[in-house]
Amino acid sequence: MFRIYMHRERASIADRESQRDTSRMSTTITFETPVADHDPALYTSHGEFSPIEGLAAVDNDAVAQYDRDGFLVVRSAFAAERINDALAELRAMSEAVDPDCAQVAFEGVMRRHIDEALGPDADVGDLDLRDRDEVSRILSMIDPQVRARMVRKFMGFTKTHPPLGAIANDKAMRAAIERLVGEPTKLFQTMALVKPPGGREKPWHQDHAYFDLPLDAKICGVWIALGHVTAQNGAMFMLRGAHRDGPVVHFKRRDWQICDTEIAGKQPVALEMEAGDLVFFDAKIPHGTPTNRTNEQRWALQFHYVPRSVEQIAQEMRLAVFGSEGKDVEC
Ligand SMILES: O=C(O)CCC(=O)C(=O)O
Repeated sequence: MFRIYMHRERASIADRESQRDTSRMSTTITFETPVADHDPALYTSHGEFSPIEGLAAVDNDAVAQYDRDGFLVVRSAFAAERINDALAELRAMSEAVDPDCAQVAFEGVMRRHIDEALGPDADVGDLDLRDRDEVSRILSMIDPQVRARMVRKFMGFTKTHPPLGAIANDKAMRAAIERLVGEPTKLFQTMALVKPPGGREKPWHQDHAYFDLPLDAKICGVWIALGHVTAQNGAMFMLRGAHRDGPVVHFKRRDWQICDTEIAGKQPVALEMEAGDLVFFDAKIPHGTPTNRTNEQRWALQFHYVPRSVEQIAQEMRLAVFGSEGKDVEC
């Protein structure tokens, strides 16, 4: 089943995984609005970072590094076989008319293809969003490989796609997260980020700004590279240590984001990685990813874990801190 959204934002819900990740689900489709390109200077890398080797190396020193820098890169966290299985699953989802997950978001360029499929007298705005068969018919008219290269992200898939669920629930990774957070955690949100060729920037932001969760909750994000990741194809850029400066007000510009002027002149670091490497990051670390300037997709999985004891807060409390333009947003 499909539900279609023409815009990027929709209601944010606490404990997103448990509410959306049911077996056989209705997929929400989002055709994003095309956005302006970014200033390349926002993504100039300064300096190095100090990765550790393997999840077993998450010891007290690594925890101290995570607390100090706001992120920790782990090389070779997952074996090639697990990564290849995940990638095969995601490739199949990208080509499917129904990817069987909670949400799929297409890049803005997809709107042009929908317009073409609808013919000369109609455009994407005329599509009857409630008509599942019609939507499937239109999506089927676009070559699956072309369609696949316009997918930006999937959300909510751990129950319906076991190779992806197995990574989100990997014992060694969960144990490392528990060490970093200092208490038992639960899976809160899942995403697969398929930055396609020309795929848009995810502007600078703090993930906590998107979550209706207490400000002092220690939320841990994990971003897992499923291929070679470089500054050119859309690596994660982070502002080392800036999580300790606390929340930053966000504004609706190219996305719900930190203002470019806040980032200009700062010294971010690009986290270039290989398949199977990952970065653990604090949900208050400012980060962003540039446009993919290559011809290949940049595949990544991103999961968020929250302390089991954490309860949802009212959206108004989040907006009072991160800015009132952030209603019903999702990162
Ligand atoms: O992988 C990306 O391009 C962006 C990931 C990210 O920062 C997010 O979705 O919050």
